[in-house]
Amino acid sequence: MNYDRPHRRQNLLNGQWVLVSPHRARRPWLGQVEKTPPENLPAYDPACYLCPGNKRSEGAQNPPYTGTFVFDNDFAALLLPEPSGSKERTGGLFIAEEESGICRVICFSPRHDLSFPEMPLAEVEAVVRTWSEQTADLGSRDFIHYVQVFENKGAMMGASNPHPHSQVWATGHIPNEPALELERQDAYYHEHGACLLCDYLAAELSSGERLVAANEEFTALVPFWAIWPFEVLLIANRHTASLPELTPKQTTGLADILRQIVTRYDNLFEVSFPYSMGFHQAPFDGSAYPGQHLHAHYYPPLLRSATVRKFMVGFELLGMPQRDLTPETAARRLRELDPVHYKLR
Ligand code: H2U
Ligand code: ZN
Repeated sequence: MNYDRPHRRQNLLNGQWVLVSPHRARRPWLGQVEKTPPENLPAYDPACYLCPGNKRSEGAQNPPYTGTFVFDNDFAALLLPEPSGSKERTGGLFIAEEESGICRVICFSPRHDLSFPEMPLAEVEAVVRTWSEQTADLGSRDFIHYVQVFENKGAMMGASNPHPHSQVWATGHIPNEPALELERQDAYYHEHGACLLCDYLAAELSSGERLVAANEEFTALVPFWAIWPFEVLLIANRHTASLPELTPKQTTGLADILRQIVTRYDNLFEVSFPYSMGFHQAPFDGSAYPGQHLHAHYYPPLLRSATVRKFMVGFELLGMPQRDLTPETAARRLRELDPVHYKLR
């Protein structure tokens, strides 16, 4: 296989293909130029609806919190099930069914200005523990079958506020992306009697060419099938199904690798690097998922500078995703960056 010529690669987790066109990486750009995010935020912003003590837009007041802070989303996309709610599905050509759930917002710390690389490790660990506790709490409800923890970072990714925060949406049904990945991981497990991501991680570790950062508990790499220019897949080194299963050592390892990833991202263009990230874990529907392996996806939009992003349009929207920069080149660039955050040098 000549990886210098246009080729297709398959995503083992969802079965989808991506077109890779390495010969095209130096195309000129006369298109949209993005704004860079503000560099120096205040530690406290009186106008921020996430800062301690402030009023949120619907009138609730944040407590003077000192660690992580969790609240029910005031504009939740999902509502609790109605006691008399119907479980039925419409049929024929108009298929619909009821969906219920719970949406919460999780602030990382009272500080309006600090993201993971600038927070002490113990405080990042507290965020990981909060994600695990929220997952366990929401996953234990009988009407919840899946818990999606995610973070939108930066205005470019639709984050409504620079105050470091994440969200958790717990749903009655398993959403599309994890459902597809579960099916593929399950099928691999039944065919090979082994876990897909355990095997994939072993293969990546022996190749080394797509590795970005690692510690004893987690490995961050640009997956062979990455769609976004600097996409990262974060994999638990030990087979683990979900966030609540993390041992104290894995919790520390996860906190450490989260800081390493964001540090490398921010150092790439010396800017607060935007992304959407989230964890995929086993569902909470009472079934066993022996092939499901805890991992996180990072989908960052930036391509060649702090102001030029990749657009998923045209052939990508109508046909299939396409990339110019190879995953191997992206991984090498991230790997070769200074491991110390540019703001802390
Ligand atoms: P994002 O920045 O990722 O959009 O998350 C912010 C969430 O906070 C968003 O889902 C909620 C929005 O509904 N929110 C509140 O719950 N209360 C507010 O006062 C403003 C925003
Ligand atoms: Zn704030």
